[in-house]
Amino acid sequence: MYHCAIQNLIPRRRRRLLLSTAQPDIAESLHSAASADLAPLRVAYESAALAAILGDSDVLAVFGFGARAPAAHADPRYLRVNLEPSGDAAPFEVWRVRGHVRTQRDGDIAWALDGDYAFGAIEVDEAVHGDIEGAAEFAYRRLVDALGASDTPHVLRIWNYLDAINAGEGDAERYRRFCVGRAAGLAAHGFVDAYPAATGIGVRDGHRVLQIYWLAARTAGTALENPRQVSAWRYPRQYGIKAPTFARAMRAPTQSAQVYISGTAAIVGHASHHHDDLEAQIDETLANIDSVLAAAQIAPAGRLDGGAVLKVYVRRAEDLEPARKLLREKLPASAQPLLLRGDICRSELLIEIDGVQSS
Ligand code: 3EB
Repeated sequence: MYHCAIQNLIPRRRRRLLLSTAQPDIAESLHSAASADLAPLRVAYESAALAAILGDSDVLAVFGFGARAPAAHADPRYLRVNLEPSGDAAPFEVWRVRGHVRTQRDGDIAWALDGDYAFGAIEVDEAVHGDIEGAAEFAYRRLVDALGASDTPHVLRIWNYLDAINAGEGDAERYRRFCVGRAAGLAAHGFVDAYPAATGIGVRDGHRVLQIYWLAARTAGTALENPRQVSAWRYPRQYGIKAPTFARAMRAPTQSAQVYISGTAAIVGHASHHHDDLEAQIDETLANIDSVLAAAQIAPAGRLDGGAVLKVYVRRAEDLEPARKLLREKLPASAQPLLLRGDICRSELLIEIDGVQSS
């Protein structure tokens, strides 16, 4: 296979860090998926008390959202994301695994692992590294080093949250500078055109601390692209000096199909569509998600279904309720999207959706 030949040219240490195979080998990837032995991660929104959830030894990670969630916990499995949920109280997002979870802190990285999967998180103070670009490069070097030294070197999915994502003009916009730093951190380790699924969203908490967390696995997933969209890492120069380095989705190396969908918005080709039209952006976003799921070939229909766990990031607070109503009409009845107020990395985009579709 073409990509195997390439991989064989890469020094062993770097080869371990390669994320995934390329999409054109979908037939082969489906074949290899059949021999994958990981149990699917179980992702759900749960409303129990944090202490009760953390009391379960199958819990790999727990996320709280917004100012009402606990800020921190001694347990490395807990992370608060500073995005305010719509309505009163948000549930916790909980990741559960098959095995018994162990935790550790490795300097600035919090870990939880069960042998099949690892959750990791790092928070980097921008001031210590000069700016958002320096913080991103440092964070990604740390992330890749830590994964490479672990038994779970294959990162499936990464979330990136940063303050004031749209501040700054042109190439000086903070999101674009984040992309430069991220690309530098990844390139230092030989990542080329093979990236994990990802989300990059802006918080508005005034804390210049870059927050990154990830899901990694013992075996590699398969990165997927969306035929309706230019691959993000091939975006033209107009969107910044360094293109965003993420795949549109990641098929997990699990026996029953599971697809991690990257943050998805109303981008067709490489252009944003439907400026100032929330409903049209939602429709375009859902069309993109259907398209990437069709590419994943996990279901004949290739559509979101009730097994999907979704997060919906909405730029304007006043769009939260309209977005909830529209999504209730447009999503399968059993889908329970968590709506969060968050900034999307292009200022004209009003909504972005990410999630996990399990078969
Ligand atoms: C896009 O499609 C929208 O920089 O990691 C989506 C998902 C987006 C991830 C990232 C950015 C990222 O380009 C933005």
